[in-house]
Amino acid sequence: MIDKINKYLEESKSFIADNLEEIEAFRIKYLGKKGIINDLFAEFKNVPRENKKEVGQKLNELKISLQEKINTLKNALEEKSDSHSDIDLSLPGDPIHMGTRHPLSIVRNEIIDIFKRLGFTISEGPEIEDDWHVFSALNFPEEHPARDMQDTFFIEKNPDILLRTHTSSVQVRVMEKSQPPIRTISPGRVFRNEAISARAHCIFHQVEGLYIDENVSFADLKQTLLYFAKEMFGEQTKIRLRPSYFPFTEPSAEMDVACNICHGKGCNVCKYTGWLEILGCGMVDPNVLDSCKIDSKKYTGFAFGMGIERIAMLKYGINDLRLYFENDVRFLNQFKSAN
Ligand code: 2U9
Repeated sequence: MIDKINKYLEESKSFIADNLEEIEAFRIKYLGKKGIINDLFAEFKNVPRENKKEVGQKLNELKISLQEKINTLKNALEEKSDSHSDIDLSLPGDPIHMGTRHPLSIVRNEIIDIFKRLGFTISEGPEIEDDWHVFSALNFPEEHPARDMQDTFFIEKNPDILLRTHTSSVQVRVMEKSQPPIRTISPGRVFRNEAISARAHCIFHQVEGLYIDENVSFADLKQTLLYFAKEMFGEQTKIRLRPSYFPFTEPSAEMDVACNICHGKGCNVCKYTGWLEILGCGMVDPNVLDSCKIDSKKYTGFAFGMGIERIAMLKYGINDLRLYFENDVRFLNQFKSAN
């Protein structure tokens, strides 16, 4: 029997395995219920008493050696799978795709930077507003069409609660809280009840500006907006002001920049006028100052407002408003910014 055990010892020690299945088959063959070890223990009963000690020791030696062998084989297999020996570490890594800022964010940040350089602060306020801050304080008459359901989103049939249609409401809040000098811009999202098309959207973004102090004149307004136009569209940019009307400014004007595609000669972008409209502006109506508890005899002010979508369209030659909201990466990836 000793010879038999020695033969199994030799045999098992030289066993090699490539995978777990082979190791398991080896275990069953030797240590399974009907395996060699159990057969040998059954045979052990018939070993003469004087040999029992020697054979018993040998049998235990075989059993322990088999268990060690199985553990060693399993560990070797695990180490092999952990070592990733099939990975080539010299290959270049997968590139990390950097996102880009949205064109509206790029242009908004540029507008903010320009006015910051002129000493304007940034004001923010609620998107859900009340009638006073959006319309009444801004001198909109009771029957003004902007107050109509067709133009403004009202919240739950309550005619007093609505989505702001311009960020001038933020500046009404600034004026109510503080006295001049006030020099602030309010960038933000606004809402108008419009059918969505290439030229109109129910959500868009504005920057409105307000400057109130003693002796603020139309000349200050013009010079501020000329600086803005040159910073935004280039040093050579020309501007013109056309008379207009807004309930909250008097006098009011619309500002054009000379078309930067045809340089004033006329093309289909400027509809052969040579000019592109970029913003509205004017001197703050004294009624608005009085509504906000600012002395209209002592102070004057100018205000302006622009749509960020429109400025970005002119700057980048974008011809459809819907592109801003579709999140198509082929569109978005074309815009790179420094900040
Ligand atoms: C206060 C008083 C007056 C802000 C102004 C405009 C003219 C204007 C439009 C441009 C395109 C809005 O996005 S748009 O549709 N805005 O034409 N906005 S003056 O006047 C103010 C602001 C605040 C307290």
